Amino acid sequence: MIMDKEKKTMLSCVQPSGKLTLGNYLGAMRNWVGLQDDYNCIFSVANEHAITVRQVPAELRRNTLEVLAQYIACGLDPQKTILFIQSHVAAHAELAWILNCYTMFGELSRMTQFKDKSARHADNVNAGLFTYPTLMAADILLYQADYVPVGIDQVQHVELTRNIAQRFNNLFPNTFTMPEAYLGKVGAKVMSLQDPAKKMSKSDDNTNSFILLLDKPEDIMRKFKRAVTDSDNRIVRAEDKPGVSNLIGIYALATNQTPEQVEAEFEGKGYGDFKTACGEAVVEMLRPIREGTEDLLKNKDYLEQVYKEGAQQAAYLARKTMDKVHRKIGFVAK
Ligand code: ATP
Ligand code: LTN
Repeated sequence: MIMDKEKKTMLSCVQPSGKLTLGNYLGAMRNWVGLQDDYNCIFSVANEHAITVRQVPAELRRNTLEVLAQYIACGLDPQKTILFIQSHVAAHAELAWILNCYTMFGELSRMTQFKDKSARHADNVNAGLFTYPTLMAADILLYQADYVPVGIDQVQHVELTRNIAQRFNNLFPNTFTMPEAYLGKVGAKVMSLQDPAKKMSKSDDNTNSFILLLDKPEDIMRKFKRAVTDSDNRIVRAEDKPGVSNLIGIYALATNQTPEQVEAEFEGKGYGDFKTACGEAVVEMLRPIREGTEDLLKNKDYLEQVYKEGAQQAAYLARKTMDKVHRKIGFVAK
């Protein structure tokens, strides 16, 4: 892919910290596919971020390739878009170090994700977990990204990235492009099927709470049948019906309808019919992604070609920013 000067740049990443969920797809990847023609797009698999919590090495390796394969199976096209693995471009860790020196302890302490994850992994509150947002800032600023398409939970990190960029640019003018979070119009928050007050999360202990992109059809059907609803049996969105509202949102996205159309379709019908219809629609939406991913994972040579070419292109762009940063801060040129 050649960067088109007329187009703005989009960058985002997913951590290979587990198996991707329907939430990741509807909140992130599905929205990215439609951006590829209008923006210079760069999408990476953030394996350096993933090790801020303990990973089993063989699983991390497998999950990293699986995320890359899922990017492609979801419709990200390596001919149009740069796809790569974060650790293959050393500049991410290099810039993160420099940005650490321009980021305040107090700023990092305020990050909600740090507070959540340090509570959940109280036995391993490591320095990487704390400085995670400066690595994310490096991911974004290295490519002079204009937009960062993410779910609502990541907006705070993008705001911090802006503060770091601003501070840096005040000291060293015209170093970084000021990035902005880009929220998809739909699917920004898919909720857990078991506790609709929580977001659907791949790290949830209850496997019935999430749908994985690679789940078998019978598992998807079972999880929808068990999804938490309420006792009044009406298929309408309401604040006191978070479970049903979440299912209506998912079904609407899976069948390309508005939530109003879904409510009309199921007027007078019961939860049993609705849950079956949700399961079937999601099975059909995910079928090509699951089958495509399985095929790609059998073709490791192709995946290797994609991530090697992606890393080469990314490294070229990253190097330009690193040279500029080194010059600005007073590092002697090599
Ligand atoms: P975890 O589930 O372990 O907390 P995560 O899925 O939130 O991790 P990532 O895999 O890095 O973390 O997220 C990738 C992208 O998917 C991010 O842009 C995030 O905002 C989005 N995302 C994750 N979960 C959801 C969800 N339930 N609804 C909408 N978007 C989501
Ligand atoms: N922090 C994000 C993943 C991530 C990211 C990024 C997103 C790492 N680097 C750069 C956007 C841009 C997460 O946990 N979902």
